[in-house]
Amino acid sequence: TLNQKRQTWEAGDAAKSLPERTQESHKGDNGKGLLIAGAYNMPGAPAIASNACLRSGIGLLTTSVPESALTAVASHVLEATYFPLAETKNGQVADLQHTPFPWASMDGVAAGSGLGRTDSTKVLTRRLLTETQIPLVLDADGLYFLPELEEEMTNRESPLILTPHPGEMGRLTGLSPKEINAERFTVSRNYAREFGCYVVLKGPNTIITTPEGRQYVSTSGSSALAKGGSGDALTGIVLAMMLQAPTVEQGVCNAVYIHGLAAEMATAEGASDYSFTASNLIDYLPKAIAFIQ
Ligand code: NPW
Ligand code: AMP
Ligand code: MG
Repeated sequence: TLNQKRQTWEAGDAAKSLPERTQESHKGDNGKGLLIAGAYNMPGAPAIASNACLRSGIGLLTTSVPESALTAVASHVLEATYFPLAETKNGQVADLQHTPFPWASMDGVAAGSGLGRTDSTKVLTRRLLTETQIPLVLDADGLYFLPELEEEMTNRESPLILTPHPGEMGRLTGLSPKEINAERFTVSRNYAREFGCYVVLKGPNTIITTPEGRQYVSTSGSSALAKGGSGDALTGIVLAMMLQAPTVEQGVCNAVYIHGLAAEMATAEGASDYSFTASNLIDYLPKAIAFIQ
């Protein structure tokens, strides 16, 4: 424990807030999640996020990807169902203003991984902020338009969880990644309080900040994670864990902890910082979760 408002989040904390799965539970009890991610040139991001989510205990996952990416994603993710996004002839996602996303029947939604920074992403981000009343995780391109949607963020009442890396946090705040890294606690606390959101500022010793300004530092993780795909895996784990923990706060902290632990375990058993991939991380989620159970 660093001080009252700043604590570490370790295996024991994760164990206490990981919900017990009962013999009587059915898939609907374990969370229904919607993941909106991917583009024709980024089928990997939604596949990684989906598999990470499914390995983290979600009951039902619907993955929404542009139709040109669907076959590639679905061939790697068998357990999800799909909500395809129509595309225009030039391969861009068509206008999403009236797309009947199935979020009314969901317990939580995550969006942004590999989605691209098109007008459709901006429309979608606005709709997610204003129309959904379930916990919302925004990552990667789902963070990109937030500087233009600050009013929508402020007015939102349901939980909002942002998972920026220092580059993305820099865009959110107008600071450079260097300035962010010099003041990680202060920058994330100010932002979380100003917009009433959870901020997961990623990097070595990821910091989780609540809307009230409580801060947790995850003690797990490794430099093997410094690779494309790592953040996309985290998004999927956050979606799954936040739907199962007693509180969003605990779910998000658990997700960050388990993500780092799975990476540590994969490298300890031979993947090495060089060869480790996000797919290895997903393969080690069963061991990481079993360790804290
Ligand atoms: P630089 O140039 O590295 O020094 P972007 P992205 C900076 C998808 N992916 N500390 C960075 O600086 C994602 O989901 C898909 C400091 C640069 O300026 C997104 O949708 C994959 N600075 C999309 O790609 C696998 C840091 O921020 C900027 C930093 C783009 O996401 C890969 C880069 O940020 C990827 O996940 C740090 N720790 N980290 C797939 N297989 O489909 C970054 N920066 O432009 O948002 O690029 O994070 O790669
Ligand atoms: P992204 O940049 O969105 O792919 O996210 C990268 C993920 O890997 C985040 O969860 C980071 O916390 C983690 N990560 C990246 N580099 C390191 C590092 N050197 N040590 C620990 N974790 C890292
Ligand atoms: Mg990322």
